[in-house]
Amino acid sequence: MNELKKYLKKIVKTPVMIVSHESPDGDAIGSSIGMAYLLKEMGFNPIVVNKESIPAKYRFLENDIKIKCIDELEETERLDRYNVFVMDSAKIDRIGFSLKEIFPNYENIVNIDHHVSNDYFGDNNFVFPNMAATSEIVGSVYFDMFGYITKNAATAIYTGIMTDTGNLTYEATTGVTVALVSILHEMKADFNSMRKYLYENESVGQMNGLKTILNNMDILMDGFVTYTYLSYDTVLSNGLTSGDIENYVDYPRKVAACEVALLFKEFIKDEIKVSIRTKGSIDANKLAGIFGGGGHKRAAGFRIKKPMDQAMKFALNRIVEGLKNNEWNN
Ligand SMILES: [Mn+2]
Repeated sequence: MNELKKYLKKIVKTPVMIVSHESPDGDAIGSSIGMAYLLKEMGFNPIVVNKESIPAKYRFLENDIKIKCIDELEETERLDRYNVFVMDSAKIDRIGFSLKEIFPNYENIVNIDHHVSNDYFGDNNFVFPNMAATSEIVGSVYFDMFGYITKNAATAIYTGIMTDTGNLTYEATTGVTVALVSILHEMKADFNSMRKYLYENESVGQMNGLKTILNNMDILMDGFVTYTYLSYDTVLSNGLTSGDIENYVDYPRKVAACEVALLFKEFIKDEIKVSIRTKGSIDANKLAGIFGGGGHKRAAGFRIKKPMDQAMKFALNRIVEGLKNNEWNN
């Protein structure tokens, strides 16, 4: 953490850009906005971008800082010689576009992340796998440097931490995480808005999608593996985005016997994204690794380019085989 602080203190005032992974979740958005406030506090004027526009439920975090979608950038904004901060992304391709294509003159990449699977793609790498969220890294450095965190920054950082830790209940949560959350409370983080916008804000389409995944739910190995799927047709007819359904994988996980919960989702025809959640005995990151994916011990993902039925058959067969051979035990 000291290295990151030292680095931030010595960077000169080049234009700064902040980007995070595509299909941004609470931590990607929270850490990006938190980092933008930190850099503003230091006298920079960062721009924050993402491949797509962020899910509506997170817009309450955009106050003085807006996250721009890459295709709404002005030509001049694309041509600056940026120092690029990449947040919460284990690999550079997680941002979902080519940096060189969109920002041809960028000069440097700063990689700030907490995924164990991070491959150190940056010119400067600040990877802390013992941190529960990238937002925790940002909050720790921010408070360490200034002795305070502004209210809006605290709300963004708080949201990132809460969404990445299942409200401080996932194993990655540490005493350090909880101590920072206590500080964020003192800094007046607006947890009331977070609850209202994130947990009590579902659309009718999202509820219809939920009905579908509950209908589609099935088990293997007496429920040790519980899985469900969301087809392209369901996505389309309910106007669902990946941000809309990020908590759907919590439902298969609710089954008592379940150790491995899987959600197969098809946002692009015949390109299946699979979310994995595990409860305790299986390492989700290792499991995802055999399909070329990655993530964390309890939450990971991978992709398969096949039609849904084939993708499910292929993945589930391989997963059952691996579980029987104890391939991915903690
Ligand atoms: Mn994260």
